[in-house]
Amino acid sequence: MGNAGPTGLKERIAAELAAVRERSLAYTDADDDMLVRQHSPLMSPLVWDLAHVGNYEELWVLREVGGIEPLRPEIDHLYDAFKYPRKDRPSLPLLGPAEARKYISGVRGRVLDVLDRVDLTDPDPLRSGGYVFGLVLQHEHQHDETMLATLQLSRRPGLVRDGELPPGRPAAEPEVHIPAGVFTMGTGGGTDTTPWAYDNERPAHRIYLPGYWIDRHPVTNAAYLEFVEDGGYRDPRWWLPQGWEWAERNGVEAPLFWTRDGDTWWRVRFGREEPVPPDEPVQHVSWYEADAYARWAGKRLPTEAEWEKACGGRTYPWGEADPGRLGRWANLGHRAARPAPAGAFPDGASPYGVEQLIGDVWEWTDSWFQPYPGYRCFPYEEYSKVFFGETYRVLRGGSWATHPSAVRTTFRNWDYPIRRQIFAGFRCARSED
Ligand code: AVJ
Ligand code: FE
Repeated sequence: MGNAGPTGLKERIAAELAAVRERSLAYTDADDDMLVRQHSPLMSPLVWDLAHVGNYEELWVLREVGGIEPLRPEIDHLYDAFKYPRKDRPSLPLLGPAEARKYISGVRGRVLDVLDRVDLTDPDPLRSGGYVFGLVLQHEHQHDETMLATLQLSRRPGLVRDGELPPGRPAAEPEVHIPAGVFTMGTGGGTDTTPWAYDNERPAHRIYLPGYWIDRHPVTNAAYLEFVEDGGYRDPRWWLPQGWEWAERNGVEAPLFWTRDGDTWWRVRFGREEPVPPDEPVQHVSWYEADAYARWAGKRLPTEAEWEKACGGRTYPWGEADPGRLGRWANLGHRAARPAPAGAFPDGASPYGVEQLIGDVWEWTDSWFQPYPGYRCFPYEEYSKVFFGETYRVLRGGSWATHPSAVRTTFRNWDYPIRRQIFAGFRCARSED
């Protein structure tokens, strides 16, 4: 992103803004009932996400950078993610679908004016390199992925487009050895290679890791099914006590959206039932399920340092080339509405030969979401800082639903260990003997 000159950069930002808005509008191209209804207590109504991304753009680009007066100050509180829990949002006096579309397009017109006149070489950290535009772009793409999770929970068919993916390949060597040594974790500092990275990815710091093994591919449905069929959900040996209790209380015995019919396992994907495809990475499992599977397999989840080291120290595992340009490297940006089969992206391998680190499924790691040594909050506490602690587990690598501009090898996502509606799976690791 940072390599183009100021004019090229502005054009690129304008194009990316147009693309993300087209995406948000496509996911909300549905009848009003679909948009205002609560499909799950875990999620906002779709019309909330739609107005929220516009409100966020207004706060950061128009007010903070553009110095423009609030357009509709009376609605700010409705779209503050910290004011009302998701389950209460349907009963708020939200903007209706037509009003929400009008509001966000009014904001966007002024955002383009600010982009036109802003100096992207200004040292102010929100202006420099277009950081504030990277902030709102990534934010909107994150909410687009959240909207896809809501659409999946709605079980309504016909709203989400699918697509083609390359075929899988079996792995001759299912695990990759990563030798002991020091690597650089995170970004920023001396040479800032990832200008739009979030505060939680900074600063870059050196970490020593002993040698370890990591799975070449994410764990597939076929592999996960062995755990299910082996009675993995009924054997407390594999589970942490809190995970066991969670699974018992909720009657969890397979990934979310799976059902068994005789000998066949089916899943619902965007409102349609289909047999569970054996070669695809498993998705819709909680951290507790991933952790239990790993113990059953005689392994463990990788720490996020182990996950990131396996990427080989580049912006993407395959190098610096922007994944948006060609589909060769990864399954990102909703080319299809599912993960690609294991082995589908040999060209996307890291220098160590680890595949599908970016795209397909978010990968649960063993790590809590904690600040790096030397962390500095920027530009606001509610993105990362308020979530640090031993409450959320870190996910890495993005999913099929993640846009290329909203993921890189240093990117950190996080969620509660019981969550299963996100497009998350995992791979395993183990220490050297
Ligand atoms: C980074 C995905 C955990 O969606 O909850 C969205 C990002 N922050 N709006 C989320 C976020 C503010 C966040 N995650
Ligand atoms: Fe948000």
